[in-house]
Amino acid sequence: MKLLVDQPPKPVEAETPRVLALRRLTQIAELSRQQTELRADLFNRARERSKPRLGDRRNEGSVLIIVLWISFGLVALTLYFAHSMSLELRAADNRVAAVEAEQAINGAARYLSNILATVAYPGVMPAPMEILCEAVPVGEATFWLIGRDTNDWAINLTRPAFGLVDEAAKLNLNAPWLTAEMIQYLPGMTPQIAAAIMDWRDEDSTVSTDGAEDETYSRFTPPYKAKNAPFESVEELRLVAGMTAEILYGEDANLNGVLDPNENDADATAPYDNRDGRLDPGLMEYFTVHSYEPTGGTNINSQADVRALLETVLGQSRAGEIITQLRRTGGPGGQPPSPTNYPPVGSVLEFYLRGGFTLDEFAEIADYLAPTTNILVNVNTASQPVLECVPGIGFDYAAQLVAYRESNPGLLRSVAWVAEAMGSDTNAILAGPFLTTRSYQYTADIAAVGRHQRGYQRVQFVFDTSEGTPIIVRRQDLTHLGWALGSDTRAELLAWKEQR
Ligand SMILES: [Ca+2]
Ligand SMILES: [Ca+2]
Ligand SMILES: [Ca+2]
Ligand SMILES: [Ca+2]
Repeated sequence: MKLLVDQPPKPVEAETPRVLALRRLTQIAELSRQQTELRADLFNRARERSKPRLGDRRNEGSVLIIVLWISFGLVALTLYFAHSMSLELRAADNRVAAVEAEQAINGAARYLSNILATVAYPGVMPAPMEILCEAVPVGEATFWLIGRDTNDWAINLTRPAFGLVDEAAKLNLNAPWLTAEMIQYLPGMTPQIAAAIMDWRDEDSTVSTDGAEDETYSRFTPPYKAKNAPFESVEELRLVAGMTAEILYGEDANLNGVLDPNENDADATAPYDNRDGRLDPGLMEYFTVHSYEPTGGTNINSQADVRALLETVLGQSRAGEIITQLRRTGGPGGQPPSPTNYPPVGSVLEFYLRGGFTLDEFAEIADYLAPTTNILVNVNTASQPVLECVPGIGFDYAAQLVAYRESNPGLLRSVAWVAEAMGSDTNAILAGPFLTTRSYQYTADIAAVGRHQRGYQRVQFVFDTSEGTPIIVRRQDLTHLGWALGSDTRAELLAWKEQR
């Protein structure tokens, strides 16, 4: 093997300036070519990029849809808030109207309190024409007094009778003279309920015929006891054995004395009714716990007091004649007169008949006579079913009395007219102890609307004037019973609203 070191190194070709120049030129040319290619490439890419492509279009469409959705969303939100604001505004307006109606009712109560405090004849019920009672404006509100036409239910089918309601027109559940026999023929009443009413209020626990005491109530769920004390409200009848809501409230679900559409459509809408085109109210309509006639005036069983009164009003000679007449006629028991007194009289009506007064004479003294008892029925305002309960009147004379008072409104100043209308002194004397022509307690059933006829409210007040100054003895909100002014009033309000 030969040693490599022995071989002489190959001589390196020396780089001449020419060779160098050539190499430089070649390098420059190469760089220039690369630059040109790069530029072309960039240009192509740019051109490619600027060309419209299918995918891009799609993207643009999506963006548009998103923008539209957002717009829709914003519009919907705006509408939603606008609507809720408008509802809010309306609700606020309704609340303002309801407050106005409430204030109108309070104003009406004060107005009535003032009227009742200043009546010309205490004990005489103010007639509807003597008080403001229909569509009375109070600022932007309006009020009505829902009354009763005690002469005929059927007349008021589409609007209430307006005015006060006389509590003495009804049978007082606490009247000492009230018996199960008297009330058992009231519409909807049964002998069992009538007897149970008596047992409920009497103090003892002895069950009367058909009646109910603790033993009956202890079987109820939940069990309770007979009250054995006076009724505090007519609604309390609901607790008496056998009483149902149907019997107590009848067809008049909203307690306005008007046959409303739902009260004449059988069972299509509550309550159930007989669809006979007449209002058949429940027992609520015929009972009260408020009637009370104050004692005061001349005692008709005191000969000396009566003589003094008669001499003042009718003169000495006529007074003497009347006293002689009273001493001659015996009382129900036929008692003879005592040296100082004529035989006792049972009632003002009997006093009229036995004294031989003329109607005119009696009208002059009637206001000065004291009642024989404090709880009576006002024969001028009682409805026919109530009059039918009064002994001596019954079914035979009740309609006759209603017809008489309708055609002779000027003759009703004293109970004397009852004897004239009945034409039977015997029956009139039987009825006398239960009758009066005075009233001291009134229900003011006040309904009102506020601005724009909205915000309907209804409150029932009972005023007691038996002590002179009217006192509110009961206040009950009846707004929940719904519209109680009848279809006519509603139509009138709507027409009036459209005119404005
Ligand atoms: Ca009892
Ligand atoms: Ca009704
Ligand atoms: Ca019905
Ligand atoms: Ca009916």
